[in-house]
Amino acid sequence: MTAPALLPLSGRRIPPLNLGPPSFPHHRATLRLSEKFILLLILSAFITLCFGAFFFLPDSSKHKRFDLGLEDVLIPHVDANKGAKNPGVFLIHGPDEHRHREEEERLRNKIRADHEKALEEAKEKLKKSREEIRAEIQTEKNKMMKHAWDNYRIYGWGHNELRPIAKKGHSTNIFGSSQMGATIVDALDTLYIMGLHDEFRDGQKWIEDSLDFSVNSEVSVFEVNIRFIGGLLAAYYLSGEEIFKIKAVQLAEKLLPAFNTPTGIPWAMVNLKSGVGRNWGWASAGSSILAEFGTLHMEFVHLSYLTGDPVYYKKVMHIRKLLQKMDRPNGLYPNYLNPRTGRWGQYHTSVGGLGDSFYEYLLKAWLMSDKTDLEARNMYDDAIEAIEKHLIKKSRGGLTFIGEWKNGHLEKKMGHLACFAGGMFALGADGSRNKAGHYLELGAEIARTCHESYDRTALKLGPESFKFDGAVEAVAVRQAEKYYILRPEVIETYWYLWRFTHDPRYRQWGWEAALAIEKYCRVSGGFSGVKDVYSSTPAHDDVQQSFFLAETLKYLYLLFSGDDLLPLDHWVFNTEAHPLPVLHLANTTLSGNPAVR
Ligand code: DMJ
Repeated sequence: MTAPALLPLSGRRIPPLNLGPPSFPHHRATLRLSEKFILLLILSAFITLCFGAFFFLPDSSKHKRFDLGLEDVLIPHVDANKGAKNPGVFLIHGPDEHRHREEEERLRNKIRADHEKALEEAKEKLKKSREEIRAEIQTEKNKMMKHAWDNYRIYGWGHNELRPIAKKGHSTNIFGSSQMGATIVDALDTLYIMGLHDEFRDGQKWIEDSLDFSVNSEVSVFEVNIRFIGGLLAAYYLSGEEIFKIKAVQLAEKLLPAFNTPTGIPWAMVNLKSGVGRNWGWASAGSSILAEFGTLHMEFVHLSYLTGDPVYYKKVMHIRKLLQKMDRPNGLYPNYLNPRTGRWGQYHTSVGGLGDSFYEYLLKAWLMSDKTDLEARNMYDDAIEAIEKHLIKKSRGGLTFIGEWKNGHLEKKMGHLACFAGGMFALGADGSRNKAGHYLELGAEIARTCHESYDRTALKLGPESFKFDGAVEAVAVRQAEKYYILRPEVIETYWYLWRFTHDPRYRQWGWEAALAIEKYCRVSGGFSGVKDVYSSTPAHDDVQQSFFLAETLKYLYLLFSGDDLLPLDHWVFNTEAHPLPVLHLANTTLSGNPAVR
């Protein structure tokens, strides 16, 4: 007798099953009918019993699985001499309390191990989604740049800046009376870094065809240097396109007459056509300004390096030598210096407006010389030691701020511009006089203070300047100080601190600022500054500053990029965020270097 062939679920036929022993066929044939019937009865009773057991006995499958799982963990600890075949069952149901506790402990360990495993898995997942978030942010940042650029392209092309609400071009006296396409030149390297190559080529074409410096226009030497020469040099170094170098040199030649003063300290402004220079009417007794004549070094050294003409290098080194010879009250550099007499004007010292980038360029002169310009490093170290002693204080609430020295006393007010110093302290920590940790910490404290100045507003955007006076901390008091004009300094500091610490708070703070800019500064025709960061319905100032594209959006982009994008040991950013490469020169001065003939 053979059983019917069975068809398993897989569809594969399996061989017929032989139920009886094949060697005794005769014995089977001799079974009588009654015997067969009794056998059948017994068989059916057995089957019924099995069915009953299957359906009605308590489900022990879970325990079984539990025991099996536990076994995996327990087996290494089982004492073979106790003879427990099934250690899981034995330990749980055994009478021995001590062993029971042990078992519980092991169980807890297993749960803990399971949790840890799950946590690791979750972390892995989180890593992935963090990457996704980062990619999203990259796109968002590009979107901001695209919005700013595209609208400038449509409504302001060739003008210096854009009025994003009136949807037309805009300019200020720093750029003179000509349309010099400041936004194009300032934005070029940001476009390049972000991979917006069509836009970059558009800008390049305009520069080739329309950027003309033979114009009867009086421009700010400092602004034109940091935005135009810095922007053109960075575009040249990044893209290798000769046109940018040519234009940078043409413009630099036009600035040289500004240095024709009795002392060699340049005028603040120069007419590009006539070469006639003068100073701002509001600057103390006809003075030139420290942050202006002291923020030429990086670009001018690069110009000498690229052209082989030492003239640029000599101009900035002359300024340095002159400053070194001067007396400094309390070791501090006053903001005003008369270019005719060579004497300080009003004793006003600030790490914010009027002073800021002078200190920045001392540090960066050392960095871009591949750390060989020790004279610059020493001047920087001396200067920040005096600044720390006289200007940096802690508020009652524990916020570190940088005040300003004015008329013999410390004004407890810090400008948005001074917030760049957090990044500067961090950048200068390495190579300091054995105080690297201290300066990194100081940088972090300044970053925190500046973040507070943002956080204590309705818009989560920082005011132009904020006070520390009694109960007032990191808040603007005067109406005239409550505006935000798309400035970069706070985000700049977040970026440097991020690079040096990788503390996620800096990305978070940067992201908060980006969201606030999107929410309150974005208008249909671009991005605009706001007049009062403490008002939840602020009026717009209707200006899209060129530094918003050059700096604010670039630092935001870098903040959410990897450290391998423009690494800081190869690139030094000028004060307008234009990256210039470290020059691997043989000595601290350019004379004698083959690059300078
Ligand atoms: C920029 O033009 C430069 O950063 C400069 O050094 C001072 N500040 C503006 C933007 O705020």
